[in-house]
Amino acid sequence: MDVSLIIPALNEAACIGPLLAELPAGLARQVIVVDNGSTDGTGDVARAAGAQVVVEPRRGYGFACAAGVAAAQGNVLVFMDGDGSFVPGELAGLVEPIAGDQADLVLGSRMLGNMAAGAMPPHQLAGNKLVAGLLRLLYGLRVTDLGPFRAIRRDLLLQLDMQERTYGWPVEMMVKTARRGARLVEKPITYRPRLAGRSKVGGTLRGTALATYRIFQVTFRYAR
Ligand SMILES: Nc1nc2c(ncn2[C@@H]2O[C@H](COP(=O)(O)OP(=O)(O)O)[C@@H](O)[C@H]2O)c(=O)[nH]1
Ligand SMILES: [Mg+2]
Repeated sequence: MDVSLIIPALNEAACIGPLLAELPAGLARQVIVVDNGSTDGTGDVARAAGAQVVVEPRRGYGFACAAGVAAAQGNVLVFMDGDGSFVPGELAGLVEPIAGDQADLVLGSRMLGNMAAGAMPPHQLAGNKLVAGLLRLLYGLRVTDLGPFRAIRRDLLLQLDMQERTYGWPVEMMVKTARRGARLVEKPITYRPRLAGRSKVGGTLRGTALATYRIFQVTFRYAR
């Protein structure tokens, strides 16, 4: 499999170096760090660590992912957070079902895998479970998590015509994949506390409110 790894990063200078160093050689042909207007030198650290850095000044998780997709050349695209909360070596397991032609989208599930104590705040845990329940109800999707560490066939992703540019991006990918009847599977993955700094989504009121709003909006938008 020809894998492009896309890492959206906003002010992750303290995390991105150790994270890239932890990525086993040979798993991804292309490693793209999308610097989403960081003010802490995240892009420079990533470049020094050997990553291809794409700059996307428009703030938003989805903007960053879309910019990464535009630069990616692999036929499998893997998304992973830049804070070190996922284990880069587990990329191999995520890509496996696509390589074996058993899936088109592989979602890393923190619920099925190992979640370190304190890695996910209780409100994020509850929100994830609630939306997973809604996805089952509205789309017949059997998922346990909405995790951002995931692998997707590039041709499928391009067909999804992704519209979201902020926190709704991951759930839009899931519901559109389901609506097309494409194959979606979950794989257990590890979730650990971020390597440094503070979480901008689950760790702040603003991030939590914005993410909750966008995720619910997208969850209902594509349901008939
Ligand atoms: N591009 C972009 N990335 C973001 C933004 N907010 C968070 N991130 C990145 O998305 C990932 C998850 O954010 P994080 O702060 O760890 O939130 P968590 O979901 O609560 O763990 C990290 O790689 C962040 O750098 C944003 O507004 N734009
Ligand atoms: Mg995080």
